[in-house]
Amino acid sequence: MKKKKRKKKKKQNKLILLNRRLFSVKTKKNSSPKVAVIMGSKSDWPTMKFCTETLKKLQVKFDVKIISAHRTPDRMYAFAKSAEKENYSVIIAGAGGSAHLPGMIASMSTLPVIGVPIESKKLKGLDSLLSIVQMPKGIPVGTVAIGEDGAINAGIMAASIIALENKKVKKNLVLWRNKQTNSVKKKPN
Ligand code: RP5
Repeated sequence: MKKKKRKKKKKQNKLILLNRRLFSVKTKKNSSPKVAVIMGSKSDWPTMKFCTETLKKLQVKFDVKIISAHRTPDRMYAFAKSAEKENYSVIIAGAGGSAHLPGMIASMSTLPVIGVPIESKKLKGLDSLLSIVQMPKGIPVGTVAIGEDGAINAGIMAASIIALENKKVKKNLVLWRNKQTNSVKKKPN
């Protein structure tokens, strides 16, 4: 009986160790959480710059990168695999024509991924939106509106996620929203 118990305990300890190894991700020391703003092409920048401007206003740290799912697949893989170690808390991915970028990133990282559908020339971004929003179950991508509105909202949403554990960002977010509320006039004229 005692032997059985000891065996059980040993098995449990082994499982605990395995879980610790699986779920502990080493991050860079002394660095505060930041957002990765990635996009498929330089041509996405006129839209995605609204996202970085929003992050700046809310004083959220971020890095910007061009990562294309179809032109730089190795870069995409390396980025997704190391994103957590690089201390990113949220990934914002803007994509137009090759709009599987956010889904591909989400398939390789458990970090929250927000997809921004870029307005494509031919279909006005409807193709990007459907590609990003219609992820099959199991790998979610939080999807925002097409274009500038989506880019801004992606920044605000990323800040909200960071604010869960960061008081400074929380305060900035509350102030920013209050300012927005106060700017709405009671009458149109
Ligand atoms: C995607 O294809 C980008 O996200 C961009 O929206 C679209 C077109 O890219 P370019 O041909 O303008 O570089 O990779």
